[in-house]
Amino acid sequence: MRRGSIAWLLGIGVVSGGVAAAVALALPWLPVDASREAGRIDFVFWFVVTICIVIFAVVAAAIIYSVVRFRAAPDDDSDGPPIHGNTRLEIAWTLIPTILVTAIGIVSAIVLSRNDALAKNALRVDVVAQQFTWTFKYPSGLTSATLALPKGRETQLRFTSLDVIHAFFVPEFRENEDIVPGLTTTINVTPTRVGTYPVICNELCGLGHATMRSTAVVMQPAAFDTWLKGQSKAVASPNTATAGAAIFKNNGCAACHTLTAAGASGKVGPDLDKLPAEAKQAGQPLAPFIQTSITDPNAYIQPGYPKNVMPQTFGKAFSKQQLDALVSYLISSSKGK
Ligand code: HEC
Ligand SMILES: [Cu+2]
Repeated sequence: MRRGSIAWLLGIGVVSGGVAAAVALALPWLPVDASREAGRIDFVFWFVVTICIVIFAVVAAAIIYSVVRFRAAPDDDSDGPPIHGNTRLEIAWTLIPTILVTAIGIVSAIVLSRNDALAKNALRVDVVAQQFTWTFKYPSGLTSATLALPKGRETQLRFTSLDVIHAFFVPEFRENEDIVPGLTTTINVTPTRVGTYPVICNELCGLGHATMRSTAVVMQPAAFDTWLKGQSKAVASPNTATAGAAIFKNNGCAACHTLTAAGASGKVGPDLDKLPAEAKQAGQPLAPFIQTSITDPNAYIQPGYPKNVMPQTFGKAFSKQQLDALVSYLISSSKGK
């Protein structure tokens, strides 16, 4: 090949690689990364993107150069010369992709095994998924509807499902894990950035799938300890109003229901400020109506609302005392509205 041609090929390659790199760097493809594991996964992502940009530049250079340099004259209807392959070229285009794919495999394996290695002082949180809500259980026995995590401490999330296949996904942690009935799956998260991030169910799991969301709240370790203590105290409070409010808040009710007293504005289920009117409409006394609605949601379906969206497991999950506290909290919160 003439020296001029090589210069042209190089020039086109550098320009098209530059354009591709500018697009890759300028667009905000990824949300912020909020965990150590996310940083490693992003490394694999950028490693692969870099390889892709180089391949793009080589291919673009070859195509653009050939289209311009070997363009046939408008009246040239002759066949091209017969060629018989090029052994050196074929070896190159077999060997180079093999090396690149192997490199990606090795880098991914290293990142996965690092992300799977569990620190000794890891916090363990059991995550229970069910249609259509999340429950997070802490070693102290506390359950919460939001995933509070201390910054800087490795946390192992252990997933179980009460019904169908769900998937846990926090984009800022970059990790996605299937939650399969009968199996316990895990991921490790070491939060690095204080903030509030969405927890998303990433596997179509039924009618209320789109509502199956929660939040992960990363706190400073001291704030996390305070939160843990405060939550545990509230749930066990002998004051039913405090306990009821905490149970309402910790079990995902607010994601689906409106209740002014709890600052909740969910729209998936009926407005719980209007419970007295709704009980009357159902022709039942208020307290048993609320209790049955929680323990056996399908016993009475509020007109205009879907069946099987409210979780069916609260009857089993709550102790009698917790249920009483929740019911009396809902009665007093909706009184006179
Ligand atoms: C995934 C969404 C979802 C969650 C979480 C949820 N609910 Fe519901 N809830 C509904 C839907 C939808 C209905 C209406 C269908 C029905 O009557 O079962 C409903 C009905 C109710 C009713 C009956 C209201 C009426 O007017 O008929 C009560 C009371 C209630 N929920 C309380 C709760 C409490 C307390 C919690 C938390 C422990 C909770 N819900 C969690 C979706 C949800
Ligand atoms: Cu789900």
